[in-house]
Amino acid sequence: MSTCNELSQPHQPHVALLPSAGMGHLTPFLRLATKLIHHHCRVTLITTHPTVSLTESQFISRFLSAFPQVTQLQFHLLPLDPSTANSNDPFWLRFEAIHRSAHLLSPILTSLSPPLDAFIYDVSLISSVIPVIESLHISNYILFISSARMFSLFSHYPDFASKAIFGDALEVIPRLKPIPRSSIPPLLLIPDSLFAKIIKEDSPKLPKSNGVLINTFEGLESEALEAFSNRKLVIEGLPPVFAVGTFVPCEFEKGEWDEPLRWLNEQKDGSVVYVSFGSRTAMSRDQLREVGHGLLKSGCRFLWVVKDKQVDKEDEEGLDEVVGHELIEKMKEKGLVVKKWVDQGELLGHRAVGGFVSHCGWNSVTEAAWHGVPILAWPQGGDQKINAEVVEMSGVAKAGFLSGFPGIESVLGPKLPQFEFLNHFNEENQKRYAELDDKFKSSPLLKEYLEKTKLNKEKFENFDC
Ligand code: UPG
Repeated sequence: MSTCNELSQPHQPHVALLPSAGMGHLTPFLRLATKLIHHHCRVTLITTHPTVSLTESQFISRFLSAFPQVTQLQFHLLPLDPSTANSNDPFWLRFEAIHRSAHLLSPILTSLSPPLDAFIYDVSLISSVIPVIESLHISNYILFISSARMFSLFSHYPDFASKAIFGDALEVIPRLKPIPRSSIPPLLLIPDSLFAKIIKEDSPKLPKSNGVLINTFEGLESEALEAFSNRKLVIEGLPPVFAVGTFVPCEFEKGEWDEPLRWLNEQKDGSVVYVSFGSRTAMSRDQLREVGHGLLKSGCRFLWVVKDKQVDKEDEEGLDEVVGHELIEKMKEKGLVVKKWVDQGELLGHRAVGGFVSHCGWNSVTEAAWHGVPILAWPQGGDQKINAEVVEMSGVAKAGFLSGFPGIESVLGPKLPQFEFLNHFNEENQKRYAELDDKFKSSPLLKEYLEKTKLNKEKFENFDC
């Protein structure tokens, strides 16, 4: 097996990466970039400015300071009049702005020296990037930032669309445990939603890419990966699918966010439930208060990261205002509540964290799996219910806890020389999961939490972000 290192004699592969908006998209890109650098690739990072959230720009700065050898190229977008856009979600607006400016990528990519060997871009940008890249004859890879199960749905769209929207979605994806209609991202059930339109347009273009990279691994998604590797799930022309996860939290991500770590240092091993709903799930005040009361009822110690605005730039109110002074005071006896960015990668690895109440954003799921922390899945919207199914099927969830990972199969599909080194990611994982075996075997803490917590389900029934 050859590695990038070996290939760098005489040729060092030059790879450019184009992430999309939001930490859920940026984080896996920067972790992949770190892997590429460690495998001696030359990396160019293409970014848009200003970023939607402050955290994105802090992350990019940290990454570039840690790796001064990386070339950063700013992709100047055409101004987007929000009244002509198909969404008012700031992250979707950015996707759309990138779409509409994609033709400007061509001079950026051709100006790179040495010339590019590969271009890796976010799955949300397929339709806009493919025409540009085709004319430049550069190998292009899609980074799919969610689960392989979600990819199975993505890759079977639009065949799937009419059945899902108008009928029963249960059996539309062959050879996979049926995806219930209720798990399908709600916007995909609305034919003219922006999400449905993008996927309908993008999915048929998959064959035009050279490969799809997914941040997953055999132990977590054996069913979907087996179906892809046996080519049972493969639609005609689908490029090779590479299971390249897990992308682990990197050194450059560590910041000055240390208050929760100091608090965790004072707690007993495995005694704390960590509660977080990712980087962009804004809960209403009623919902936040319900969560707070639920945490108190659970009797567990907890570390809760509160978020009531989708974009951190707008996040100005304090905890007392959004959760309520009285509740916050009561909670101090049992836990720590914060309303700021935390270093989740580090927290999940802390010895005191025994369970994770998560919305099942895919990065959170893979981080918890990496650290051996069982998840109590509480999906909110988008791909999260499908990811929660993965969590439950794999055992990283409330229904049962991981009892070890089977052998990890890495590259699925024909080998592509410049990406063969990706095999190594999975070798690293295999070692890691063998070490974690014991930790996965039980989690009394989450069982206890689940039994004692009586969240008001009715209030949450229609909760969708
Ligand atoms: N994170 C922190 N500190 C915080 C909050 C988040 O480090 O205070 C990190 C977290 O560790 C993770 C990332 O931010 O790496 C968040 O990503 P994820 O867990 O995937 O959640 P979202 O931010 O909600 O991600 C969006 C979508 C989700 C989707 C994901 C990847 O909401 O549904 O799976 O993008 O496509």
